[in-house]
Amino acid sequence: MSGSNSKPFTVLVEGNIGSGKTTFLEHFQQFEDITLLTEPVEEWRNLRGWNLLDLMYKDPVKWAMPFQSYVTMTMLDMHRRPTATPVKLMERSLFSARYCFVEHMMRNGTLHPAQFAVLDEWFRFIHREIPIDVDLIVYLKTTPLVVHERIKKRARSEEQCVPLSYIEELHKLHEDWLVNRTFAECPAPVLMIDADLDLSQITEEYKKSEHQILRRAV
Ligand code: DGT
Repeated sequence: MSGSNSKPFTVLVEGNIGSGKTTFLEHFQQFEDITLLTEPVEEWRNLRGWNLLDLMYKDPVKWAMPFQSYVTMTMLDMHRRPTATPVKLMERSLFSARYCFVEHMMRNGTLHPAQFAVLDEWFRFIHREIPIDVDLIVYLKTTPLVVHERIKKRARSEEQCVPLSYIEELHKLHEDWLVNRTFAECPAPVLMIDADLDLSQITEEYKKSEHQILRRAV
C-alpha cells in the first residue's frame, strides 16, 4: 500500500476518439483514494477565448503545430500534478499525443517535417529530463465504425467533419503502439478492454479492471 510519501500507482486510459475514456474515469469516481485527471479538452477549447481544437480541425496545416504544442504543455502539467492518493488515473498522455496524433499529422503531411522535428525534440527532451511515471495502461479497444457512430451522435461541434478514414488511421496507430508494438515505446503493461459494448453492458467490462487498478488502494 502506498503511503503519502510514495509515488502513486499511475494508470493511463487510452483509446480512440469516442472510445469511452471519460465514462471509464467516471466509473472510478465511486472509489476513495483515487485521483481522476480528465483530459484538458476544455482548456484546448478556450485558451484566452480561442478555441484551438476548432482552429486545428478547420485549418490543420496552419494550426496543428500550435495545437500540439499546447497539448504537450497541458499533458505535461497532468503528468506532473502532485497526487495525495495512492492511485492516479489519467485520461490520455504525452505518449498518445506523440505516438498517435502527432505521428498521424506527420505521416499525412499536415505537419511540415521541420514542425514535426520541433515537436519530436520537445517530446524527447521532456522524456529525458522529467520523470514521467506510468505503471499501467488501460487500452479501450474499439472498432472504428462503432466509435465513428458515437462521435456523430455526441455531436461535439468541432468533430462534425471527422471522416471514418481518420478514425481508422488513429485506430491503427493505437494498435501499432499498444498491441503490435511496431514503432513506438510502450511505457507500461497494457490491460485491454473491449469498449465496443454499449453503455448498458460496459460497466461489467469496466469492473474487470478494478482489481488491477485499485490493488494499491485496497
Ligand atoms: P472519450 O471519452 O473516449 O470519448 O474521449 P474523447 O473523444 O472525449 O477524447 P479524445 O482524447 O479521444 O479526443 C478529444 C478531441 O481532441 C478529439 O477531437 C481528438 C482531439 N485530440 C486529443 N488529443 C489530441 C492530440 O494530441 N492531437 C490532436 N490532433 N487531437 C487530439
